[in-house]
Order: sequence, then C-alpha cells, then structure tokens
Amino acid sequence: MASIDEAKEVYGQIGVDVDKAIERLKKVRVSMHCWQGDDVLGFDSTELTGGISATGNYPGKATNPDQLMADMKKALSLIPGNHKINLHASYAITDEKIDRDKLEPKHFKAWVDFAKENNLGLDFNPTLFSHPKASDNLTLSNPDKNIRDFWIDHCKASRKIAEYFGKELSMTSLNNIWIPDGYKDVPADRIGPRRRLKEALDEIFSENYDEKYLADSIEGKVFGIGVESYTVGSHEFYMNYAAKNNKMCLLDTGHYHPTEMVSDKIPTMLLFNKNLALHVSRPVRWDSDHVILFDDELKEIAKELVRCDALGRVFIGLDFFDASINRISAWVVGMRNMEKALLYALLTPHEALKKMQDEANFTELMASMEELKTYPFGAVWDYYCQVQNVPQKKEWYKEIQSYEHDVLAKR
Ligand code: RNT
Ligand code: ZN
Repeated sequence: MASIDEAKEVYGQIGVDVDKAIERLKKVRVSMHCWQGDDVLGFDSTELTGGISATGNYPGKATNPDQLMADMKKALSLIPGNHKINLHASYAITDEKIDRDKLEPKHFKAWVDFAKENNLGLDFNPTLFSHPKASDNLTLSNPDKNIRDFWIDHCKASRKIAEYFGKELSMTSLNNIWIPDGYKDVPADRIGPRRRLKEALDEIFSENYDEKYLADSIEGKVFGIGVESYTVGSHEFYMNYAAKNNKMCLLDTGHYHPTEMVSDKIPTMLLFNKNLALHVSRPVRWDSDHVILFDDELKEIAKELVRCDALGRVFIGLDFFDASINRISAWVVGMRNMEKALLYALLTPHEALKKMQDEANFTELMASMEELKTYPFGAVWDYYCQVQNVPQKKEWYKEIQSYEHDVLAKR
C-alpha cells in the first residue's frame, strides 16, 4: 500500500506537487444543497412540483429546520474542507404565515446563525415551484400579469436575501434563478413566453447590488416531466440573456441532451464570461438527479476547472435528490466525490499533457493519460481526509449507521 510519502515521490517524478495541490483544494468551497435532506419539499409546501421529482421513500427524512440542520452538520462532519450551504426560498424559517413574494432577510436569520456557527457560506435560490401560483408550470413567463408580478417580486426578494447572506458572512452569495416554465405539448407560440421571461428578468435585475455580496445566475434546461415539448428558459435563451446583460449562466449537468457534456461547455463559457456557476448532478438516461459518482464526467469537469485556472471564478453547487437511500449518506458521497474529483484534477500534470497535444504527440498523450489512472491517488485522498480531520475510507459510513439508528429511526 502506497504511503503518502511514496505517493508524493511518485507524483513528484511527473512534476506534480502534492502539498500544493492540497493547499489549492482547501480553498475551494462547494455549495451543499439543502434540498437533498428532505426530497426538495421545503418548509412551506407539501408536494414537489415543477417537473422535477425525488423518487424513493427511505425513512428518516428531515421535516423541520432543526432536523435538517442536524443532518447537515452530521454530513459536514464527514466531508473534508470548508463549504457553503445552498438554500431555497422554500426553506425560510419563520412562524409568520408569509407568501414568497413577501420574504425578507429576517426570515433567513436562523440560517445565517447556523452558517456563522459552522464556518459556512450561503447561496440562495428563489423557489418558483411547489406553490399554488406555479401549479401550471408558468411563472415568470405566465400570460397573466398578476402571476408574473408575484414571481418577479419573489425573485427581487431573493436577491435581497442573497445580498444579506453575502454581507453577513463576508462571502459572495449566489442567487440562482431556475423556473419550471414550459409546455407539455407542441406550443402555438414560442416567442411570446420567452419575451415575457426576458422582460421579467429585466425587471428583476433592475435593482443594483454590490457584486462583492451578490452574484446572479440563470439556469437553463432542456425539458421537465410534464413539460416535455417546450422549455421557456432554454440554454440558448439564458446564454444570450447572460451575455447581453452581464449575468452568469449556471450549467446543470443534467440539463442537456444525454450526449452533450458540460465538461466541454466549461472552457467555452470561461472564454467569454468572468464567472460561471455549476449544478453538479448525475443524469441517468434523463435529468434524474442521481447522486454524483467519482466517474469520468465528474473528473473531466474538475479537470477543466483546474486547467482553465478557474477555481477562483466558478460557483460549484451540487444538485441531486435521491430519496431511495440514506439522505445524509447521499450528501457525503456526493460532496466527497466532488472533492475527490478536484483533488484528482489538481494532481494531473496538465502542462506536460498540453505540450504533447500541441506537438501532435498523441501516442504519448494517450499512454500518459492511461498510466495516470493508476497513480497512488487513494493515498493522497486518505491523507487529505486525515489532515482535514474527517474519517478516511469507508470509516465515515459507521457514523451514518449509528446516526440512522440513534436519530433517523426515531423520526
Ligand atoms: C431543476 C433545476 C433546479 C432544481 C433546484 C431544486 O431541474 O436543476 O436547479 O433542481 O433548484
Ligand atoms: Zn439545477
């Protein structure tokens, strides 16, 4: 078994400095999505709508703020690094009966306290689904001006809340807008809804905030369940909108046709944009939002971020919701895999490989890439977990088992 010293030597021989890689990884914050903890229900609704779905009924899901926070703390104790929590507006913590257009920063104070106590950043998302005014999957593009205005107000309120997070935590907060809008069958008008969405976004973004505190992103998609034929907020729509209005695109890895790869889109976006946001997910045949694995595409995404020197300008968020397994384990597996992929990418001798490509030395390029796959990555990963004071290998799973026995089983 390779020790960390042996691993450092082996990587050193190909010009890779393991300690430097670890130092760089420590600075990356990944946004852990609150919604894996309760199957995207939130605290203000009872049913998930919007063309997305969490399948499975594993026992023990969080049903109130205390449970969700406790579960997150458990997960974070098993994940190396300092991170962020990604919240949705539907997770407001308040005794008031308040609709989403009227939400204010104070309704998220408990989350700010939680973040401060646990050295976390916070990101935010307006919730334009699981609500009576979104029951037909028409929000910002709704032909009814009253409904459109309700959602515009909600998005404006969200930006204010994200700005509050940014100020309170001295860390830029991402406010990401995703809407479910679309039609099940062949539409009679495609440009109309998109025009309404464009105008709604103009209105939402008409308020200026300091970009030190608030970053805005917009997330496109190809289809949803029940809205298979037409999506108002398509990728092209948002890419054009973002380019013209100096906003950030958020690429969700499940939101493209199955053979399109987000890893390939990353360098293109980085060439034309200052920042980029990601929802890292795993689509299995469709936008199924499976837990991310340490697979080829995840590695490729991380490699692009590292070789484009983009770790400082990307917002990495996770977006999956599996209700068929222990939800805390889902977080831990996904977050640890994101960290693994980044570490793996940081341990890759990108300059040497690039040179082979530029010199048309494709034979050596393939040989080198394949040999790299069996380098002692595992030893470095274990070492990273050790210095970050989190369990190594599958040790963390024991903690999940006792938590399930002691806490989840009693819910
Ligand atoms: C849906 C989008 C969106 C949601 C979350 C809950 O397809 O990916 O990001 O998953 O906002
Ligand atoms: Zn997403």
